[in-house]
Amino acid sequence: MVKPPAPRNMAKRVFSGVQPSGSLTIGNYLGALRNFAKLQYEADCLFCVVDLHALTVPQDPKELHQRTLDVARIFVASGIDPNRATIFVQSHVPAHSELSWLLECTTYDGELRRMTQYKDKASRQEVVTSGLLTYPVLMAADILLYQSDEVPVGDDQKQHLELARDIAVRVNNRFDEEIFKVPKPYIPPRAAGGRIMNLQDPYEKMSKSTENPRGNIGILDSPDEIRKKIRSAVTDSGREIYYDEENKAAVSNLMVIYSLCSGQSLDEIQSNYADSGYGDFKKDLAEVVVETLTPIQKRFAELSEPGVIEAILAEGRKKAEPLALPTLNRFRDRLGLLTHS
Ligand code: ATP
Ligand code: LTN
Repeated sequence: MVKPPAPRNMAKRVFSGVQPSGSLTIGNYLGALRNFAKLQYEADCLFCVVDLHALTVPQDPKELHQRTLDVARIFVASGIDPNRATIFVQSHVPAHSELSWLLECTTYDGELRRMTQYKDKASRQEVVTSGLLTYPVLMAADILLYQSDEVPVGDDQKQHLELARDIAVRVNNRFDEEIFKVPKPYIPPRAAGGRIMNLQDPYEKMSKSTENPRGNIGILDSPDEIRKKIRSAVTDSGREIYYDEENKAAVSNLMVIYSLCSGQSLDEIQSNYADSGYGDFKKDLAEVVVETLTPIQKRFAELSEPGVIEAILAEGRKKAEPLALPTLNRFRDRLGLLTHS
């Protein structure tokens, strides 16, 4: 007899993850974290510090430990309420690794080798671990384990999400049953923060593990660092300020940051700076960024008291694990693995 689907809460389920692989940037904030905070009011949300993903490239153990706590603190500091959303650490729920293995056995080697993030990261590593290749399967496990409806991410994760959807559909077809919900991406357009670029190279995505950190604005950067980085941001030829991703890549990126931090539209910004040069624009941009990040930094500092974030993560694990196990166990059962007590 076909078992009924695992019981599900009727509320929309949202899942997303952030790696503790470096200092979080304003790209992470505008592309992802800001939306996490919004979504917690309309969905049942799980936000995860994906420490196992960070291990796919070399990490210093002490730094990884500290960054894992810091990413969780930044979640809370950027407005995620631990009483509303579940905040937890990936490796605290071993079901993620177990499901990842089971899904690896239904994923093709060729699917993983054509992932652009894999090709890009592999070309920059001296040794390429198999974890770097199977990384998107672990991500699919994170998402599918919770029967997630929506996944808020930046646009660099689009291909990984498509793979998660393909894996879900394949498994469901194989067993002729909805084992996994097929998740939808929630990706802002570029003009709304889906892809914030490096301030020193507007063709490179702003990223924690960049070789060009001068072009990153860190969420925890001091006001003076922010002002300095924005002052020295590269600009395009011509002195006009208008939005044109192709011909004005650097200025367009700065305008998106300005718009999202100030709440002004791109058109308003263009008309406000019609008669000014890059100097005035950059000066004001630095101030709106400082104003956006200062309250987050204050809350971050308040969360540094020992034990506070650890308690939030312990609570998060307690809420997440029981949500994950029914899906894992059902899939184990369908695969023919013996049940254990
Ligand atoms: P790494 O450089 O270590 O791969 P990353 O900075 O790309 O890290 P992740 O932890 O992989 O950050 O991403 C966390 C979230 O932030 C994801 O949803 C990702 O899509 C989003 N994100 C990362 N960088 C940007 C960016 N420059 N613009 C918009 N969103 C981004
Ligand atoms: N690969 C993602 C991080 C990540 C993730 C997830 C995002 C791991 N698991 C599940 C959304 C859902 C990245 O941003 N590099």
